[in-house]
Amino acid sequence: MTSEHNLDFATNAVHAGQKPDSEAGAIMTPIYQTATYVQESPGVHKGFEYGRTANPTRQALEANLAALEGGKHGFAFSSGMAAISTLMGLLKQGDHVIVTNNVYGGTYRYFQQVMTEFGLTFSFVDTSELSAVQSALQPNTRMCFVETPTNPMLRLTDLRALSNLCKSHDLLLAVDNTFMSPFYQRPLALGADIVVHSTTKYINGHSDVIGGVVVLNDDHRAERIAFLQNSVGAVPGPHDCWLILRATKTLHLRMPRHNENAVCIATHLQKHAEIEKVIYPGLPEHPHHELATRQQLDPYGKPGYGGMISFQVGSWQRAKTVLENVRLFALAESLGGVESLISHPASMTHASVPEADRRKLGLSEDLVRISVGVEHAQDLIDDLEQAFACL
Ligand code: P1T
Repeated sequence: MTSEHNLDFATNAVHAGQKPDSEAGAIMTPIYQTATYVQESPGVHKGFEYGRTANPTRQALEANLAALEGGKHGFAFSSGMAAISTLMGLLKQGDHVIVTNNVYGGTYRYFQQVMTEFGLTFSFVDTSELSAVQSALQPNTRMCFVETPTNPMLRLTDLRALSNLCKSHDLLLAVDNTFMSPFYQRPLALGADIVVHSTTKYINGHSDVIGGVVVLNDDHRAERIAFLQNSVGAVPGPHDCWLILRATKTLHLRMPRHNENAVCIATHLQKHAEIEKVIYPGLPEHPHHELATRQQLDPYGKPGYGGMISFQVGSWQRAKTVLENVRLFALAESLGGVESLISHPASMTHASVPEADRRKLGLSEDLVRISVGVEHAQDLIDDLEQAFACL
């Protein structure tokens, strides 16, 4: 779906892609819960033929998300993985892809255990080092797939610098922007060709939908994604689209609170005796803090570091004690919701990454990841403190 984006982010969040319904004037986009559309005569219809190909509620969401990413075309999917797997349909047998070594475990699994069976090859490298990307280049490299910050080690890639490198080698740059959301990072403006999200996370923000999106500018490539979206068929239902559309209206209100709370908690944890290491790009000690401050900007130019924090507590047993004793934080996979979550990446989200690779990434057994919600920061700190008291 194509979008316009000459308005402010906040205005787009509330309005982009949506107009009062022509039938009844409903201010909210109706849930077009239909599988098909009636035609007056073969091929004579109102622009909709079949629900997999297009749906008005989905189109409203696609235009809304495209506007927030500053992109021309948006395509919604039934999950983040559905978005990523459909995107890989841009490639063909024999192509090589350079991937950030610490991507979400499910992305790693899809590339390593599914796409390799179809004749694609992957090099997993630390894309925060341009020289590592350069060394991984092969004559058949077609795409660079980047997560920044990474899940869960929170390492950053300089998107502007990498996009220059990709352009000079004629590579597509695809960025998984799930952790920052378009509020704090807009990769297309930094030179990326394609943005992908698990909309399950900050974009929906209420932990009640699984979804994904692909946003891009190039008309020709967008035509191919539309073809793939329809051919593969991993599309979201209209009710899920409606829920996500409802959620994006407050994205610009939720994100600053996630950020403020996370800065507050990371600063508290940083000086804590029970904690060995805190990883949060908002801390001056983070190796990519300067890049985060330059690259992760809200629409008004103010830096934001997001709501994800990882920390090491010294051993798996100690991590388990913290995970079992929190009361407000819920022990669960996922992130980006208004409620705070806590997880153990090594055994949960990144269990499909081989242990030796996890060790190389620093993804240790004592690593705990938190997704800081929008509750009161002091209540969250008090909850962590009572769990640390059990150590
Ligand atoms: O779960 P799904 O909507 O299919 O999205 C997959 C995905 C893609 N990209 C990133 C950066 C992700 O973090 C995820 C999903 N991540 C989790 C479920 C998690 O707890 O990290």
